[in-house]
Amino acid sequence: MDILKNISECLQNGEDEKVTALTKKAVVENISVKEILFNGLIDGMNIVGEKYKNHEIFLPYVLLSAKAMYAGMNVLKPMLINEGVPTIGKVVIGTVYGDLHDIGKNLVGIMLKGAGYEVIDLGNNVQPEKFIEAAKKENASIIGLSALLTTTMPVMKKVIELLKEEGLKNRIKVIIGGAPVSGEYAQEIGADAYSYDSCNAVETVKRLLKQ
Ligand code: B1M
Repeated sequence: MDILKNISECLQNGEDEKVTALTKKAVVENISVKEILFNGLIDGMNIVGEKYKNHEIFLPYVLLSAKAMYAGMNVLKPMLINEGVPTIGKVVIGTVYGDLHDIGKNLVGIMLKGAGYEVIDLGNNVQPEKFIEAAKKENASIIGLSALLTTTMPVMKKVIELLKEEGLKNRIKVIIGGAPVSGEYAQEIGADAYSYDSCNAVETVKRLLKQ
């Protein structure tokens, strides 16, 4: 069987040890890290999401798949992060308050680090005020917000409102991402940019820092 398909299926089954072994095997077979990530791990997670939406599986299975996703990401992490690259900008990232989904946000953080940015990761379930405090303390140029739930998207707007209140909106750019978020939503709430995936997030941060 195609090794990427195999990774996807083991991830769907929540078999974290198999995902680790297969991911390592794929690396040895010289399959590109990007291909393993998107066509193996993320492919599996998307199928899990569909099955959960259609009530074909229950939440504990989603958690097992998330654990398997992290197992695979841990193998790829050193290859995504190029140690020793000088920092070219500081980004504060986090998943917004009320939202515990952190896999996509972590991927964005890993890719940004790999591209040479200093990343201050506040984790998940982050209160709007914490983003502003951290960005001020660290003198960051970008705040990256992730939301996976339609119910937590409005927290992104709150962060932007706080930035405006503090007079920081022009100095600190905001990039948003996550499955329910869109370019239109970014415009609606006054975010500087929307990114659809972790690779695009790196391009977007690069572009924003040039402005
Ligand atoms: Co939840 N969940 N979940 N879940 N979960 C979704 C999001 C859902 C779409 C599933 C479904 O119904 N099909 C649905 C949301 C529906 C909605 O709001 N419209 C949902 C729900 C309902 C819930 C609960 C409410 C379920 C419940 O309790 N009844 C609950 C909420 C808990 C909470 O947060 N308060 C819940 C819980 C969980 C788990 C804890 C079990 C687990 C999360 C584990 C974890 O993250 N540590 C989980 C998971 C794994 C998912 C799905 C299956 C997969 C999400 C994921 O990690 N995808 C998800 C279904 C889906 O999205 N297809 C689902 C892989 C990841 C790489 O992609 O996060 O989209 P993603 O990130 C992408 C891009 O979006 C982008 O880059 C990444 C790719 O490169 N991106 C950014 C993300 N952030 C970015 C930031 C950027 C730029 C790009 O700039 C800053």
